[in-house]
Amino acid sequence: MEGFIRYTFNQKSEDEIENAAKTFANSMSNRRSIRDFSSQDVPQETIAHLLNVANNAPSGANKQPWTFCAVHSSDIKRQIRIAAELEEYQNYHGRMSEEWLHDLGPLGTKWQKPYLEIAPWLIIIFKKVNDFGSEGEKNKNYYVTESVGIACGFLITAIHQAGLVTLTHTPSPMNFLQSILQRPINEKPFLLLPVGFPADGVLVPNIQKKTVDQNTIWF
Ligand code: IYR
Repeated sequence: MEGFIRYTFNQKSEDEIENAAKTFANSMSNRRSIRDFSSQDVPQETIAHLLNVANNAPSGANKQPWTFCAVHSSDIKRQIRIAAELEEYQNYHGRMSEEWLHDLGPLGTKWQKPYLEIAPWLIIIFKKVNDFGSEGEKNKNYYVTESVGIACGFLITAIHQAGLVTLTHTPSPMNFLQSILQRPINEKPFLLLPVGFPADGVLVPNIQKKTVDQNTIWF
């Protein structure tokens, strides 16, 4: 498995490229973070396809420094909800600054996290700060945070493209995920994504994004 192989590049016309870029941008502009889920189920095979997208993300030295835990078990989801709410209660009752609470105001977030039990799937992404070789020796990983962040971006995009919804949830602190999911010490929880369908008539915050022009400088 060494050396180089030919890459199959499917050349599109300029028009096709322009169309594909525009259509995809339009489709992604419809993505929203959803905090109110329906209990409608999603087949495991679908989740496996989504994880396959994330798993193909680029990573430092191709180390793929991640583990995905895909949780469907009601019992484990309940454990996660209880542990997350214990932390979030404290966050909203003293641990977060006034400025932080004020900034979250428009999002309507609360310490209660029912979606952790209602959504059919919780995907928890762990970053592997290092790997272990066959003799138990430490093997280095590179650009771990960047790599795992990119994989999560792929995953969020895939979820939206599949016609499902998610939320980038980072309970804080989230070491409880390491113990509930029995991950080894080299794996640190990075992000939790509930995946499923929105509740009927779901509402989302009436917030605007800055335009791409406001965030872009052309040279
Ligand atoms: N982790 C908390 C608070 C929170 C923080 C940020 I920054 C958000 O964008 C949203 C929520 C929670 O999940 O409620």
